[in-house]
Amino acid sequence: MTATLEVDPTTDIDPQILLGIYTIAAKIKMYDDTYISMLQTGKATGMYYSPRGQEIIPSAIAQVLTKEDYVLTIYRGIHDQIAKGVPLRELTAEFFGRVGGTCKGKGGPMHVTHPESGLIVTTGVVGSGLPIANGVALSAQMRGTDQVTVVNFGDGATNIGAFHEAMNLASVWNLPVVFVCQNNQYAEYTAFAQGTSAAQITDRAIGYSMRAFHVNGNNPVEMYEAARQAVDAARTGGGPTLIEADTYRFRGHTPQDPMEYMPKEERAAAEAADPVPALRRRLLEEGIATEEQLKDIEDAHRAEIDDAFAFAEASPQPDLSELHTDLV
Ligand SMILES: Cc1ncc(C[n+]2csc(CCOP(=O)(O)OP(=O)(O)O)c2C)c(N)n1
Repeated sequence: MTATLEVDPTTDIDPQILLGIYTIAAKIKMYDDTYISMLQTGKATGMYYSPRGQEIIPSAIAQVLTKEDYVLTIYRGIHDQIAKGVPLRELTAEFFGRVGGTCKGKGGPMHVTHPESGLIVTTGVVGSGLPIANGVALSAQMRGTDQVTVVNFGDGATNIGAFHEAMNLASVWNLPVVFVCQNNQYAEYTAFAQGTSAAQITDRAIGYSMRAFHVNGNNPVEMYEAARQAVDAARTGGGPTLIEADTYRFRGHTPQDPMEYMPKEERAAAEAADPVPALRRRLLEEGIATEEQLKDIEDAHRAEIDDAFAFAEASPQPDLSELHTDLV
């Protein structure tokens, strides 16, 4: 049915939307920097998969989602969770495995869920979120609501059988779902071309008669436009879309990863084009915001993040008696 659609990066965009994207992206970057420095100083322990470099993708998607819409994400999903509006206190406490967390500390970083914000589930098994997203989208379709489901996953996940089954069924049932492949060029320690036969992920959508956008996920205009068109289609009965959002993972697969498989020049080029400061410069250059306004936004983020980490640290670990509660 489709060839890959592209979005013109010079498309007009409401300046307030750009500011909205920056506001969320700056919070994610600051949160991630804080988490990494806490891990380095031993103030935080446990699993953490940094999405640093991928901030623009969920921040742009957030501009077109409502609180009632659903988002699913993966272990590398703190950016998606923050962008969907999961409260930072509960989110951080869940990462720390504390009772104040979204799942009373019993889910942990790999299983964050907060239905009140629409962050319906986080998965650790690669590719497993896609069929679940179909179920969530089918529920909205059967209930006759206009809720849209967005599911985020990496490029490596598109080589898992569940990706193909989910794409097929979503297309057959015309489900209100948006598949967002955050192509950060690596699956663990394997570069994209070494593990994926398709030149681009969106080529795979053709086999499932699915609309597909291939965009630079670090470009706020392209990312916003693709998200807007995909979410609009899903909301109005137009069925599913696959978005391949090219991006780059600035940090290792895990914080302990020495990143030797990533060419130094490639990393340096990606870091020089860091999308968050790039958007900040754009807002100033185009007169969309003043330095003072941006600083106010960032100061508010700083206070919220510091408060969230203090809350998480002060929250106790779950009691052993909790072991068998909340099970279904
Ligand atoms: C079914 C399954 N196989 C293998 C793993 C181990 N694993 C954890 S992360 C990962 C890489 C996934 O890469 P990608 O989907 O591109 O996401 P990214 O981490 O780059 O965001 C793998 C293979 C897993 N969690 N689940």
